[in-house]
Amino acid sequence: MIKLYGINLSNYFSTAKAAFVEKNVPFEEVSVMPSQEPEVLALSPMGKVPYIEVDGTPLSETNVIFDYLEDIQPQPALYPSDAWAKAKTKEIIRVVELYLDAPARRHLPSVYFGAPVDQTVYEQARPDLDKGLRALKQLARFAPYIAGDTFTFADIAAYFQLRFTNLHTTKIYDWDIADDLPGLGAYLDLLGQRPSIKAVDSVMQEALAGFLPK
Ligand SMILES: N[C@@H](CCC(=O)N[C@@H](CS)C(=O)NCC(=O)O)C(=O)O
Repeated sequence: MIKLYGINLSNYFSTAKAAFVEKNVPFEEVSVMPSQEPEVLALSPMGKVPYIEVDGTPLSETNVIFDYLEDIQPQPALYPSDAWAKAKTKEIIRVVELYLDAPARRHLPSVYFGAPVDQTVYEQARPDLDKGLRALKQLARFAPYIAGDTFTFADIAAYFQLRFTNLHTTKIYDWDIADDLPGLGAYLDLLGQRPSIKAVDSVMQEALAGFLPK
């Protein structure tokens, strides 16, 4: 059986887990923290989670795991079959990860560990987040799903990464990104009712509740 490594606190681990659930691919969860220790680096070259192990061979990076799942279990399809629509779906995933999650993540020491807000990060991350949100506004369809009328991997990535982003923007900038992206709030509410996402999210929220500084 495929092993899925990571921690329930992680939005990317939760993303991968929800993808396994949606695909009905059996998996075994292995709890491991991201780390630069040699044992973790041997399986995940950047030391990040999630990563998977298939027949003793590791694979990291969430959207690569999406692609692998789609190849081994084509149904239910979580990418459009049309090549252009599929590429547009992946474009949304990239924007969410690189231009929203990544700048928001720079505040992780403050949001997760109660470190003082770094003024340089405070000033640098906000314009980056503004640009990322502007890009998402241009791409997101919310019709009702992010890439159109069909649920895709982009919805799983968007749900977990945008909620993570919003946790950070709310705490650091007192800024709910849904206020600046019409349709985002209702879209996240809709996805939050989907059984796979609801189940995985509730485990993540429970882990977060015991962890985040009050
Ligand atoms: N690009 C990676 C991002 C994964 C990621 O950032 N995971 C976080 C946990 S949510 C992590 O492992 N952080 C530790 C680190 O960056 O060293 C992916 O798509 O899987």
